[in-house]
Amino acid sequence: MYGLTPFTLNFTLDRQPFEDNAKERALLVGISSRQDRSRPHVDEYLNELEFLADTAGAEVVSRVVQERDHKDPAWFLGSGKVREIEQIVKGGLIDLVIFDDELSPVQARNLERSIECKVIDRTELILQIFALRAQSAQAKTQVELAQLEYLLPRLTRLWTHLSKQKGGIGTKGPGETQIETDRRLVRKRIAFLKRKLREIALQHETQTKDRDAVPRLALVGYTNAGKSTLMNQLCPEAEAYAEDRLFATLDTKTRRMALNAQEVVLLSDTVGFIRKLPHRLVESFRSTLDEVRQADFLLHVIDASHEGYEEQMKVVAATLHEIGVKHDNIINVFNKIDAVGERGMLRSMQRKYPQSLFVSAKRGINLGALREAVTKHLDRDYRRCSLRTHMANYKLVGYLYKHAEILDKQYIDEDIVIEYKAHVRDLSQIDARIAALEKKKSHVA
Ligand SMILES: Nc1nc2c(ncn2[C@@H]2O[C@H](COP(=O)(O)OP(=O)(O)OP(=O)(O)O)[C@@H](O)[C@H]2O)c(=O)[nH]1
Ligand SMILES: [Mg+2]
Repeated sequence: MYGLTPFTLNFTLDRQPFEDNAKERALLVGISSRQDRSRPHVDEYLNELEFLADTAGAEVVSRVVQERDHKDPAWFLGSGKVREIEQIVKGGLIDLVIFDDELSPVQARNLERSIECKVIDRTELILQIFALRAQSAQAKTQVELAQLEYLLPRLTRLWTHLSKQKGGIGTKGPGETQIETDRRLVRKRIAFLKRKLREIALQHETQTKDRDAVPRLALVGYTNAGKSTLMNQLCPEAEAYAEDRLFATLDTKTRRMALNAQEVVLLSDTVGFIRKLPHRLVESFRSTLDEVRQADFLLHVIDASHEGYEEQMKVVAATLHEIGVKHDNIINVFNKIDAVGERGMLRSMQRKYPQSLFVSAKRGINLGALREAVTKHLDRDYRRCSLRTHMANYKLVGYLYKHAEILDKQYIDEDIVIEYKAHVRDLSQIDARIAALEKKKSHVA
């Protein structure tokens, strides 16, 4: 598990991914509070948790909700509720209890011992799904890093009681306990994974450095909003993996998208966000999300058919803030309008978000309007220009190919006429270079 070959961890986290087993039967646990979490909210959260459990291959058979304003530091729940769960587990063939909130290592240990059943929290469930989904070396490394960082404090607490009995076993040095050996190994592995991630990021940087001067856009949004479906529709050669599962996409995928007969942009599909996305995952996925940080602007894909779409929009905004994306260059794309039940609902959404687009990626509705909006948006920052020069002026032609997006070229007598597009930020530098290399140039607005 988790790629930890030097030793085997024999405690709660040492499990096979769910998909290796027959479906595990799960019980979900949430808490509602009078202050900030009403019962309908908790039900919605548990619906999402059920979707997560289902994505991980478990079958949810029951739910328990406790109304409680303060979490018990040792048990998370009140003792009566813990006993109730114990009874359900004993009577109901439950293999797994999943808490919607993050449990402290002590709470997880106490609950697991008392309930006598596997106990996990939302964070661990999300980490497991990411582990199952990870394909590329980068995603695998990022997920393993996040898992080990999650595991480290649990390793400490869970093994504290064992270290006394286990003293003397293993390859430890004089006076060293098993827990210290294991902690050291985990830390070593964490350091190794961080190094590996830095190397991958560096390689990625060199690969993208010479990428042409085409505008870059990134699709961001809540998981399952339809980002990959939209990418597949907009870029016919994309073949991004889309599925009615959470976190179908983990790796950023970039493809060319034609805006019209002349212009293209680079479009990136990225990992979806979710409420309470583990901070460690956000941290370790930072470099995967580089495309988001470097994009000219973002298309925020929203599942308009989801009843909690506004809360999802807030989660996306907060996560973007967390990864350090500050630019407010974002177009809201309300997707799945084909699945919005009432017509009135859609109209009120359109009134509430007038600057937004309303599309259906699956049915191909309004995608022309989306392309137009992107073109218009880009026109604020990019200028179309034209240059006529002698065709033997290879240096100048080569320079333009490298620093601008070439839209068209024509030959007139001995000359070449190039139409290009460049970011306003780069125009003065390009002009100065052209002036140095050539005399004839004419700008078309
Ligand atoms: N009804 C309807 N379903 C859609 C539409 N667009 C996408 N879907 C469905 O929504 C589900 C999720 O789509 P994806 O494209 O995988 O979503 P995603 O945002 O890439 O999800 P992650 O990669 O998990 O973050 C799939 O079952 C799609 O078929 C749409 O316009 N209408
Ligand atoms: Mg996707």
